[in-house]
Amino acid sequence: MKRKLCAAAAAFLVNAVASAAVTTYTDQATFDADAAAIMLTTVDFDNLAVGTDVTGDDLGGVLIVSPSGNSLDVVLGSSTFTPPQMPGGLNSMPATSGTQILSPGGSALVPGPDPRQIDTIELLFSTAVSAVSFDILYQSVDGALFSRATAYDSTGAEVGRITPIGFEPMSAGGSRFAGFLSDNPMTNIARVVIDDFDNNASFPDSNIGLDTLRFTDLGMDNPIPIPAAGLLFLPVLAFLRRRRG
Ligand SMILES: [Ca+2]
Ligand SMILES: [Ca+2]
Repeated sequence: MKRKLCAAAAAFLVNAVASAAVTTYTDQATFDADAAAIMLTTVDFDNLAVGTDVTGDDLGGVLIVSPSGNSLDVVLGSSTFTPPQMPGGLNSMPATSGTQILSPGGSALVPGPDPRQIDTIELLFSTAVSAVSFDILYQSVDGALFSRATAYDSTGAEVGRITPIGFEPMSAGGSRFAGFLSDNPMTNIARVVIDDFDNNASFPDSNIGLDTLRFTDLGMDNPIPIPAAGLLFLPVLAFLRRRRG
């Protein structure tokens, strides 16, 4: 009897792990509805001094780093500009909250292969989070965004990926929403990489930025929810403890 119960308990655990999943979102309204029960904190870059390089700064439980060593500058969205030698010289990166954004390399949205254009960034959470969302800013939301956002759990395993889609060539600057929601602590998100693959000078489209980063508030009591399967498992555990005693 005890052996059968142990097997059943093991099966519960395996199923709980197997059902752990991260859902990806490209629509903020849907993400907000699904994450409504989670207390989120927001890093909107609007309370930092213009010109701050946030490299190495703890922004409420997240570090933002540039693998290429690019500066991570807080700037006014309205100050971003495409140098005149590029086509579409009016392109800029508008903020999605307040007036300030994170623009790797600063306000000048220079063409590749300038190091200020190598805009890949990583978000490193001090504690893996159940929810994270942000807006990826584009110098031009054209049809070839050459970027993606990938989420990883605490073991380094990939748990979700979003490849944003844009419009036609020479589109104006804008943003794309990306959200990740984990339904199980096993798949909570420890790291997000926002890759920038566009390093040429063909269109005014090669710079990306970040704004309105939100994630599970690590400063609040952040109880780890017990999955439904775990709740079912509790009586089995109690029974085994009694038998063992
Ligand atoms: Ca902002
Ligand atoms: Ca840049």
